[in-house]
Amino acid sequence: MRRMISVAAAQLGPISRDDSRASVIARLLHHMRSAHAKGCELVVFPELALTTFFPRWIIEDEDELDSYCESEMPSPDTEQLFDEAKKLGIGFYLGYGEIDRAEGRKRRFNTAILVDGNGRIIHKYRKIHLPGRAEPDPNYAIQHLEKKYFEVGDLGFTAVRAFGGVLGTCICNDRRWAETYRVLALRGAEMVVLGYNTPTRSFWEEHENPLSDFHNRLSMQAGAYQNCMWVVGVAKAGIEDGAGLIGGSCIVAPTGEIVAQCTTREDELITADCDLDLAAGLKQNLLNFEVNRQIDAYRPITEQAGITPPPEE
Ligand code: CDV
Repeated sequence: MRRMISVAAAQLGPISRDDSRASVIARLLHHMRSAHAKGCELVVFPELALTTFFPRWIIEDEDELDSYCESEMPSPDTEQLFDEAKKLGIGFYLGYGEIDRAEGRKRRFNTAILVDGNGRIIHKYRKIHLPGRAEPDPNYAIQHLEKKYFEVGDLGFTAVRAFGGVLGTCICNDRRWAETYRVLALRGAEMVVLGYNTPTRSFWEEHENPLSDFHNRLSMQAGAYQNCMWVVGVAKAGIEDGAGLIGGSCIVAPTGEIVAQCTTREDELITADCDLDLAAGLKQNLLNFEVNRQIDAYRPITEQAGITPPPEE
């Protein structure tokens, strides 16, 4: 019997700094109901889906910073999402800023959860590849301060049995790193779901990056093909408080082909029926990990972070 997941990628248009949580939740609920009406069992929302992409601002006030984050999940604001998931029997991926107070200290993480169709959190991931700077750079009008506001995720890359298959999660910049997909594939992930906020300007340049959409697709298509998995990538898009974010949310098959893609930079829903066994032939032959991976040759991947070229003559 074919194992299928009907999935929706729920792209969000811009969320401005003074948009209320209630107005954002209403947009997410609308997406959830539309996804359910289209027969989907899982809806994927973006990274930091409840607020504007606040790491672009220099925020010195701790209370203001915390106001972009959730201390509990469900939180009073997000409870409705869990109730609606249960009512409709639809699961969701949600990215949000998390405040963790374990071990008597406060830490912030860029987090994503997977919730099942009973409204239960079944998986949690904290972003590992944090981009940007740990301190503001006065040379730039728009900052990227994820390294200042968040700690590196401490939960690793893990997968969970859900929706009749094995799912893995990651967040935004993680999708550019081959290691993300490979570790999740080694843990059995057949589908990786992720949200992103990708500025149209690179954080180290003051001009638009003409390749940003191409690199978005390239990363996810390569990750999908090389690991025989589905990849669902979902953007927060458009002009947020004067700063541009790319769109291009898409659903990528294990062949590397894009089967559905958003065409706007606004709230937009795309769906696909994903056959989890689509890549079975590839997985058992050309890309059979068990038979072909040569782990002794891969040591530098876990033994060093930086590049060590051969010594100069
Ligand atoms: N939110 C992100 O992680 N954004 C990065 C940008 C800064 C390059 C991304 O990889 O899209």
